[in-house]
Order: sequence, then structure tokens, then C-alpha cells
Amino acid sequence: MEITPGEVGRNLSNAQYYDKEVNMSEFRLTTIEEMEAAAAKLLETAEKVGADTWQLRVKRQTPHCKFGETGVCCRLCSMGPCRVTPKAPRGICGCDAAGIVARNYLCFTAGGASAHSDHGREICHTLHTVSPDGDYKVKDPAKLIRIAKEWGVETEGKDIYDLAHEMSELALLEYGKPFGFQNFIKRAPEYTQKIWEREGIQPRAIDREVTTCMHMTHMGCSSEHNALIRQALRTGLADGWGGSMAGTEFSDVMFGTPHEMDTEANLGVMEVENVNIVVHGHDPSLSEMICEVADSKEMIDKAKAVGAKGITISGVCCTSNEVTMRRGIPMAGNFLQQEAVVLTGACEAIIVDVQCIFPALGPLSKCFHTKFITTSPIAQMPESEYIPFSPETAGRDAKKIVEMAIENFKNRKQELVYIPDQKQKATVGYSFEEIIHKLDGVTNSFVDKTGTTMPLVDCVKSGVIRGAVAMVGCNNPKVRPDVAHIGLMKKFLENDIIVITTGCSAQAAAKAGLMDKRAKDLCGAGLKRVCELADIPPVLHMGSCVDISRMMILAAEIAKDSGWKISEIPVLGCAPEWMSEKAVSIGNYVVATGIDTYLGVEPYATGSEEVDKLLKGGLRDWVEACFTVESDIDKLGDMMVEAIEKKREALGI
Ligand code: XCC
Ligand code: SF4
Repeated sequence: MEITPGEVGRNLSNAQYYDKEVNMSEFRLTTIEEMEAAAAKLLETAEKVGADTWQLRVKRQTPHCKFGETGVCCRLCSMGPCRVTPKAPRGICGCDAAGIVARNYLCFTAGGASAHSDHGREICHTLHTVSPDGDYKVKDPAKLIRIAKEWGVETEGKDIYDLAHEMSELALLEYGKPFGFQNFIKRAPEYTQKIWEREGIQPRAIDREVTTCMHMTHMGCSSEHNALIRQALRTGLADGWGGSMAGTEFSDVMFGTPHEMDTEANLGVMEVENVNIVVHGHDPSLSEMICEVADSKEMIDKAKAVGAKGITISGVCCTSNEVTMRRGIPMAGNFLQQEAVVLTGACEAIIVDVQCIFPALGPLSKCFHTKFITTSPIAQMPESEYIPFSPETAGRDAKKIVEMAIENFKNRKQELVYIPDQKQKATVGYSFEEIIHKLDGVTNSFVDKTGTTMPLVDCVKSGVIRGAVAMVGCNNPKVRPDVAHIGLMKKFLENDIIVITTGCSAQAAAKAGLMDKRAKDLCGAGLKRVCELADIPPVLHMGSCVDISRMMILAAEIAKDSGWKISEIPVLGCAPEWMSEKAVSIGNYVVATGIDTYLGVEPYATGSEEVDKLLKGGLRDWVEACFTVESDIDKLGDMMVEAIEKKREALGI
């Protein structure tokens, strides 16, 4: 079969994909130094065109404001801003450091939970537009029926599209229901639900939790830090077991539940002879449609007509993760590479939806021929072309955008074109369902355990696998980019600890080569054997940041199957390079679910000893888990390996 460059990485079966590879050279990880050398070359281009880059802006912004960094600056009313110091221990209203730090922490959480959950809401709205002959369809009816049954909705004899519309409305009600708690929390083990009840942190309507945050932090409301942090946990739970979970589940219903798929990662996935379209952001509704349209003969012909060989779609951040998980669209890079894709000089259009988009892309794109296209009323930016996208007109909007990119191909400034020749193979698509499917295949001795996590639990019990780490989160210039992600993962693999990952952490792994099945050779003997038996890479891509909800489901199912409490399972969360408000919301729900979470960057909370101690220890009394922060990444890794062994000891395994 003939494969045109434009089709690379898109919807190819494994066999087609590997056939295409002429050069199956020896497997080797891409080193950080190699990635940095590629970045340095791109920075030369930046200098040539006088472009501003994050590397330069970091220098100008360092050192950061100490008051902000420790969380003791309050500007919640216009008597301030107030900054707490030993000499001025209270703001004008009398709020102390603990109150100010905890309020700031809660505001941060509210921002993150609202972003994830509003993304989820958009997905629920898109679900309302599905129709058998429309732009959006129900691709996983079985999953829709499963969720409907869970929610007590009658499914018998119902048209699947009627059911989708009904479920969309019910899902949207989760955002504002006047009474009761989030539907999805019933997926958690009984024991965990009891903890949430006991601690008064069962998440109510999602919008209500966010509003409560904003109300609590208003001048003259809460200044008692325990109450504020408790609300932070509750709001996190509304995100992880509410809005994010809705985002994941209903995306699966419409776009398909991810299953194993081969793709590639790093800037080298962009192709010099092709029209390069980069999708960036988080909401898959638009990017799904872009992929559909760009795959059409009509568009490929148009691309050929302007002298390109085809169209390459690649992605940055979580939009990338969404389309890589379901379509095998290659990942151009993670958060701190969003400028790099433009600096290649070969990016015809970077199309963004919401979240994690650098406003810098506006002025930067002006130094090149690149079209910077914003599409969401939520994320409008100067010096972009704004093409509002709506699910009702999705196909038309996507076509317009793809055509703009094709038209722009001829405007390339050839002298600026340089795509680093760097990419790795990655096998992705490990949704919870796919993991179970893989486990089913491990060996016949588990026949009676089909459809459960028991094969995995048995591996952990026997010690073949020591435990698991959920690696998540962003890049942050405070940490040498990707070094922490990749370094920690390698350490875990050597120690027979399997890694599940999402977000920009997943992309770091893919770029390094850790999602190539051949990376099993980097594992200890036990984990290596498991990877061979299950035919998986040692680092499993579970999707975008909202897909951390998949990890919650996995933890819940392991707990139910094994009889362990979630807090007893030798599993840890880790966000070594986190930066966003969303990451704090995530941290809160992962901890509140009972999973100890390790960070490589301090939250803005060290300005109050009380709050700092609560986050890093006290929470354990509430939810059986807490945060650990360590910026020395080697040390962080050692602590985590030790923590997993301790959990094993406590279980007597
Ligand atoms: Fe954004 Fe999700 Fe962070 Fe990456 S990992 S920088 S939040 S894209 Ni969530
Ligand atoms: Fe200052 Fe209190 Fe106003 Fe904050 S709320 S700015 S601490 S007076």
C-alpha cells in the first residue's frame, strides 16, 4: 500500500506503520542534551528574526517576587494589597499569613477546577449536538449505555441518539444540581466515599464548589486555614470525580474510547514537504474535526495543488494527547515546546482552543508566516486570527481553518525553515478499558479474572512489579524542562515500578522514547517480563490532563479487586514540573482520593507554617494521603521508591 507523507501517523494500522519505517535502527533513548541542542538551534532562528522566547522572558522575570512565591500577598480588597512580614504579621483587615496563604491556595484551586470542568461542560454541550448524519456522532454507544445505567437512566429500547441527548442534559445538570453530590463519586470504593462523607468534602454541584471558593475567599469571609484547605479538596474532587471525568467519559462516547495505537513524538514529526498544522490546547471537539477534514481527499488534493506533498497534523499539550490517543496523531511536543513549533519556520498554522496557550504565540507568529488561530471565546489573544468555533458549525469551521493553512504554505520563508530531525516511536492509547483488555491477554491462568485488574494486582502482590507511579503535569522553567519527568521515569522502571502518565509528562516520555515497546529493556527483570507478556511499553500513555480521571477509575478498581484501601496500594502520584492552577486542583483530588502526591515545584504556600504543614502532613489525618515537595529530583525519586516499598511492607507483600 502506498502511503503519502500526509497520512503518516494517521489511522495507520501497526503493520502499515512499521512497514513504512525503512530504518529500524537500534533502539536508543533521545537524551536531554540532544533535545536541548535542537532547542538551541531553534533559538538561533529566534535571534535571527528578533523573536522573543520564554527562555529570554524567564531571565527577565527572575528572581521572582518573594511575597508572591510564598503566598503571603493578598489583594482581595482595595484596602490592600497587603503583604505579610515578621514586622507586619497581619493584613489591614487582620488576616494572618495562614489565612492569606490558604485563601490564595483556594483561589488557585478554583481556577484549575473551573478550567477542567468548563472543558468538560463544553464536551457535554457537544454531546447535545450529536446526530447520525451530523459532524459529531456516538462512536462508543456501549460506553454511553454503561454510564446511563450507572446514573439510573432507562436505556431499554431507546434510540442511542435520544439517549445521548438525555445524558448530555443530565451531565450538564451535574454542574448546577441544587441537591446531592456528583454522580460519578459512586465509582469510588465505599471506604473512600465514607472518608469524603466523614470529612464533609463530598463534591456537590461543580459550579457550586467553585462559587463557594470565590465566596469563602471574599474579604471578610473565611480566614481559618483548615476550612479553606478543606474546600480546596472538595473543589478538587468536583473536578476529578466530576467535571474532568465528564470530559473524559463523554469525549470517549463521541470520539471513541482510546485503544492501543502507534505514533511518534517530538518536533521531527513535522514534515518539511507537507502543510504543517499544529493543534494546541485541550478541548478535542475542534481538533477532532480538523483531523477529519485534513484527512479528506479534497484537502489533500488542495495541499498538493499548492506544492505540498500532503498535510501533517501534529499537536502540542493536551489537545495533542487527545488526538494521539484516539487517532495516533503525532505529538510535536509539550508545553515548553509550543514556541519551538513556530520557530521551525515550517508551521503553516497553529490552531488553539483553550488553556496552556502562550500569549507569546501572537507576536512570535508574526516573525514567521505562521497563522496563529484562536477559536474559543474563552481564550482570545492579541495578534491572533480569531475564528470562533462552535459544535453546530464544526465541519465548516474546521474546513475554513485547514484551507487557510494550505493557502499559507506558499508564504513560507524558506531561509528560516529548520525542523530538528528528532522523533521517537510511541505506542499510546491506554485508557482504563484498554489496560483491562491488555491484562486480559496476559495469560490464561487468569481466565477467571477476565475484565478485572487482578492480573496487575497479582503482579504487585508477587513483587514482579513493585508498584506504580502516576506521572502527570506540565513543564516549568523552574525545572530543567523534561529532565525531571524522564529522569524519574527511568528510575522507576529500573526499580520495577510501572509508570502511567498523562499530559505534558506523557509527551516528555514519548519524546525520550519511553513509550516505545523496546524501552522494556530499561526495566528491572520483573517489569520487563510483564511488558513482554502484556505486550505494552513500560510507560503507559493514559491521555490528557482531564484523563487523570482514568487514573482515578483505575485506582478505584484496583482497590475494589484487591480489597486494599486506595491509600494502601503501592501507587503514588507525581507532578515534578507542574505549573498550572489545574495542576493544583488535580493534586487536591489525587490526594483526597488517598494517593500520596510528590511535587518538584513548591506551591505558593510556604509563607505559612500551618498551611505548609497541613498540606505536607496534616492532610493524612483527613484523607490518608498528603503532598511531598522536593526540588532535588534525585532525592524526590529516592523518596518515592522508598515510599512504595514502605507501602508494600505495610501490606505484608
Ligand atoms: Fe498544560 Fe494539559 Fe500542564 Fe501540559 S500538563 S502544561 S496543564 S497541557 Ni496538564
Ligand atoms: Fe489586605 Fe485583608 Fe484586603 Fe487582603 S482582604 S488586601 S489582607 S485588607
